[in-house]
Amino acid sequence: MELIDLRSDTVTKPTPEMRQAMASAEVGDDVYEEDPTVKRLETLGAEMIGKEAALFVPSGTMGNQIAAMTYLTRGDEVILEAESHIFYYEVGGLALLSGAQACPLPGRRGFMEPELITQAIREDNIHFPRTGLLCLENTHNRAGGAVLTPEQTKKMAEAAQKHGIPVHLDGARIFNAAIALGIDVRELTAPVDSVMFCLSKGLGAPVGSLLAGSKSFIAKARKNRKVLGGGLRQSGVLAAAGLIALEKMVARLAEDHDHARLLAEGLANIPGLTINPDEFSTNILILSLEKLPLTAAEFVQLLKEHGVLAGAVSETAIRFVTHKDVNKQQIKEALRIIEQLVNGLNRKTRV
Ligand code: TLP
Repeated sequence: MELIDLRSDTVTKPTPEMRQAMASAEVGDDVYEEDPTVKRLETLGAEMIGKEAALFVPSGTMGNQIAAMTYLTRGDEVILEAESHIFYYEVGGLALLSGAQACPLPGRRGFMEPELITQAIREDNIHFPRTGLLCLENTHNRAGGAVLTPEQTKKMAEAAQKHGIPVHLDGARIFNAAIALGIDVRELTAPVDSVMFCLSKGLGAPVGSLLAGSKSFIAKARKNRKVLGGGLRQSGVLAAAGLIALEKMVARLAEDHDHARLLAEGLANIPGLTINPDEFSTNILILSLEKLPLTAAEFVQLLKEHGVLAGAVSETAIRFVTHKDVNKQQIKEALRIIEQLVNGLNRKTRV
């Protein structure tokens, strides 16, 4: 049985063109800053994202954590959204690596009210930690791939920056946001001081993310990458795939969004499932199972037994993520399987 893997866009495999480019990549020792392919990727990434410089890092998590380490000193506080990846899914890295504590704020689809940010900023008082950083996330993973507009980004960033506090954007899927809005990605990154974006999700590279910011920020970040063991050697073999991700794979994200829409509309038509397709504009869907007589983990298991992979995100909700390795036919097939399973469950409940 061929599985339809909708767990994440991280499962995408490199394209044949990427594999070829990897095989023939020109390389050098990147700790000595002598890998020409890594340099090309960093230059192109910085230019596309609208920052002075960029640093190739092994993962999005490492990119975010390096950014935090670069801004913070021990005992600082970081303002971020309570459902953000940095707070929720990065293994307590802020505390472990930066010695910082988090100040999580409620958000709506990734947006934190600027007044709440202002209120959370600490005054200069002997008892208080220093507020060292504001983190934003676009698209917002746990909010179902929700998109922040340039205006929203600017409003939140300005609330921090006017108090001299830097702003880091977790832009793991920032190109999905730009494509969904139909704008240049630089409009979304202009308000922030640094941004991390992933090559290894919808863009299809096997490994890697870029952290971008000012030249002096990236110089410090390079040292923090080294301390985490992220100073790679002939990493041009990885960067070669990343270059193709940036050059050839951005525009096709629109197809993933179309597939997510098709999936959401199909799910909305299945009695027993709760989803509003209008809430999702990129490649992530959150489906509520509240009306079904089983937990999200149980439903995920049932789906797996029938060839569809998804992930539980709470007791009652599951996540589907569309990506380049699932085509329209497979989306329709997944819908057929889900409908059959849910109908079976509905029948059982009625008995
Ligand atoms: N997210 C993964 C899991 O960690 C949940 C996924 O499958 O979606 N920022 C955001 C917004 C992310 O969604 C992710 C990955 C990361 C950072 C971390 O990237 P990696 O996996 O490269 O460390």
